[in-house]
Amino acid sequence: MIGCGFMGRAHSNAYRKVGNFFDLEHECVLQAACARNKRNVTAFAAQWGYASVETDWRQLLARDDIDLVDICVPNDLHAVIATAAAKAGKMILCEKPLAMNGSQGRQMVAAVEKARVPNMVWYNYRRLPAVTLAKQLIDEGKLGRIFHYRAKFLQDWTISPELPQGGTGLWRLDVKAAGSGVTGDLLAHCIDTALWLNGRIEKVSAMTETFIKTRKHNLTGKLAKVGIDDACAFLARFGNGSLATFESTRYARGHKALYTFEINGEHASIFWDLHDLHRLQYFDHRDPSNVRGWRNIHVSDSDQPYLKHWWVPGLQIGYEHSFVHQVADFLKGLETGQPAGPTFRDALETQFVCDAVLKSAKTQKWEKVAK
Ligand code: SOE
Repeated sequence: MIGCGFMGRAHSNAYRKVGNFFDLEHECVLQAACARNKRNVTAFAAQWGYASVETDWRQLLARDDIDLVDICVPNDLHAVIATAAAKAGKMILCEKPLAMNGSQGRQMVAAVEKARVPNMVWYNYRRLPAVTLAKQLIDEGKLGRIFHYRAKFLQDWTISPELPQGGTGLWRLDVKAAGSGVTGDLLAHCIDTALWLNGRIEKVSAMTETFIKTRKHNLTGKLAKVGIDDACAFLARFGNGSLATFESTRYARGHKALYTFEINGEHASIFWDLHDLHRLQYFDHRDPSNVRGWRNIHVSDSDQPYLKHWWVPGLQIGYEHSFVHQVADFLKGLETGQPAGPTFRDALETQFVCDAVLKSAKTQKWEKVAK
């Protein structure tokens, strides 16, 4: 484990639980935690049960008792660590977004494919049972031809101009560490889910805004320009002909993590909301007209995705389980030889959409998404 922040905890929890709930050939052994601050990483390792600590990721990669590395550090370090890890022959699980931009992402894909190391990116929302159920319904053709895709991810934690940028916990506001703002951090989740559910995005037209132009930088103590996008909205056209709107902001007062998507098809529609993550709303026009209406499906039964591994029907699961499912699917992929997605190559597609969005916000034109 490289990094010991919020995601380091979410993933460590998954490694510890997965073997208790899924029958797998492989076992997760928490061999080493690595972070620059010795005190922090020692406390983290003790709390989560890692057998040893390192303060330099290069030392970690040099160890032959490490089979897999999990990259849970700010975005600007993903490429250098992943490329070195691939060369060292390690399997790699990398936090999202894959890279700072598409060209860096391309190099990372080349590195893992050349080294033939199993790899995956932590776009975890795919693996919430209600979201996986949406995928099953779409793949079964229940919605028919898709007309519309609508997604948003709203937060409100950066509204105060007093909030500094940079350093632990606040690197997401520092463009040098994050690459972009809400586009890479939040819309990337929406885009990953959208590509998975609805296929390729061909072109986009975007607008972005940075509401607070300067903030104190935690690493220098000086006032510095803010280079990230605080808010972004874009229109998109999918390869299947459907039209989409995507919106994200950290300035939607009252919203903490309101990720929602709605898909409207010829026969049926689907709506999902992260604040009610165990529910999938489904409307089917083919229902008899006297009982037709939105169904509010409580996704908690054993014939719904992943749930037979958990409790008894009716007892719902939460956010952390999406990470457990992701590890389980990755390990199953090692057993079957069918890699679980999103692989680095899959996540590169999301990166290309983010690039096109940021470019379009600058050019004020529709931009094609690279292939
Ligand atoms: C930002 O606040 C954040 O933690 C993202 O970085 C995560 O990817 C998202 O799942 C929740 O919000």
